[in-house]
Amino acid sequence: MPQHLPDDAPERTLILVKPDGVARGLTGEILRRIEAKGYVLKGLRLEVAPRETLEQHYAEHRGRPFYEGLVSFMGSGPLVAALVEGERVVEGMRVLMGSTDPTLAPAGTIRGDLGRAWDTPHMENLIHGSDSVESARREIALWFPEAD
Ligand code: DAT
Ligand code: MG
Repeated sequence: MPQHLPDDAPERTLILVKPDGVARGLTGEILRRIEAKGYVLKGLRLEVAPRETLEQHYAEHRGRPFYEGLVSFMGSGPLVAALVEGERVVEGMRVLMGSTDPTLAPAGTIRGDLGRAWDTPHMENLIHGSDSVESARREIALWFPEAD
């Protein structure tokens, strides 16, 4: 939690509608599901992310075989960065997103309902959501420094 926010400040997470989601016209549908759940948009931006931001964002995956493809895919077109707030929103968004591989993500989730693993060269799975409160803090500082 940023220093100036009280301990009981609402939890926040960093969501990215990835370039496949924006390209397929699913930005509205994905944001609709987030808002329908009751989470609140506190920041929203469409941009082609700089490579440096993506490298920092995915630093934990550096050296993995899929890393280069992942970073170049994430920079291949506009994405939507969203700062999202709500009660236990980090965990809640992971459930709403579904598991990483869209083929295995349960129906009812964003990746399960809308994701396609088979017609994309990389694992293009529509959405990123921070995987812990600690990751959220780091990622919000990276994508929304003005809100941190
Ligand atoms: P998540 O996005 O569910 O948090 P992750 O952090 O393990 O998953 O991986 C980040 C992204 O990297 C993921 O959304 C898609 C891609 N990825 C992960 N594992 C992969 C693999 N084995 N092959 C190709 N891409 C992969
Ligand atoms: Mg992750």
